[in-house]
Amino acid sequence: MAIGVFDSGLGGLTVLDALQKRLPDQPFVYLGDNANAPYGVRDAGAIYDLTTRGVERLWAEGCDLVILACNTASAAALRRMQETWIPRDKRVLGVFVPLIEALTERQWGDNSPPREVAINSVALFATPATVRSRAFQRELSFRAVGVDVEAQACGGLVDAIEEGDMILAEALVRSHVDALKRKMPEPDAAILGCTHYPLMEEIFREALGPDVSVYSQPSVVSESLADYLARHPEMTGPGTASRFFTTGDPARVSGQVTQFLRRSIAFEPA
Ligand code: DGN
Repeated sequence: MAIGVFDSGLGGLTVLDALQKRLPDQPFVYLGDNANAPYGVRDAGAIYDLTTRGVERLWAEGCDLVILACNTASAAALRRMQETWIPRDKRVLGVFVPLIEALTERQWGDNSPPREVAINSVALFATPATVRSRAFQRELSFRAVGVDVEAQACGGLVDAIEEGDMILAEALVRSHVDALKRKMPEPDAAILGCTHYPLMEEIFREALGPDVSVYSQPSVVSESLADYLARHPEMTGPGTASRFFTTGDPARVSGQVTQFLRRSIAFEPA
């Protein structure tokens, strides 16, 4: 049985790449809602409607388990979906909780060894909609963790990355890191809370400096999913090859992906 992976556009492919490396025999079905991207500038109601429509499309492909590989959709829609909408035989998982588990239990995260000292201050970099939702802080407070969070809305960064304008993207990362440091000069850790940002991870690391542990979602989410599947083997099983769907123009999206991921993927119309 394939596992569904949903994103508003291309960002979720950074997570899918890591999932495919971590679970090489597992088929996935990816759906990018490129026709409606970016979600980061939309209101929560619109994001909820688009996300539920995308998840239904993946259920129709036979994916009983769907990963929302988009922080903006996870922040605006996931809790409401889980509380009121998802049937008993289906699962939808987001990308926030694995990050928080990684941060608080210190078992995954970047490649550095577990920290001796607890993490007390965290810089969160995300889209304006994710930052506005305060979902990250809310999830963190459910775990009763006394961590100081300073969030930086990285306006313009998703668009620059999707357009392949890496000079602009690098300048934006540096200016958003500077802005964050003015509010929180020495964070213990930084979270890249948008699935597009792993493509700029090296620049984030350089701008933040060597003392800041950087948590990026592809590695965290793939470890978390492998762990989940070991506990829920009924959610998976053998299947056919992975497939890629887009609500946008498949030829255009396939071309964008080659530039974005340096890997070629043939998208089909959703
Ligand atoms: N990649 C999405 C995320 O993780 O929030 C953001 C893309 C967008 O729609 N702005």
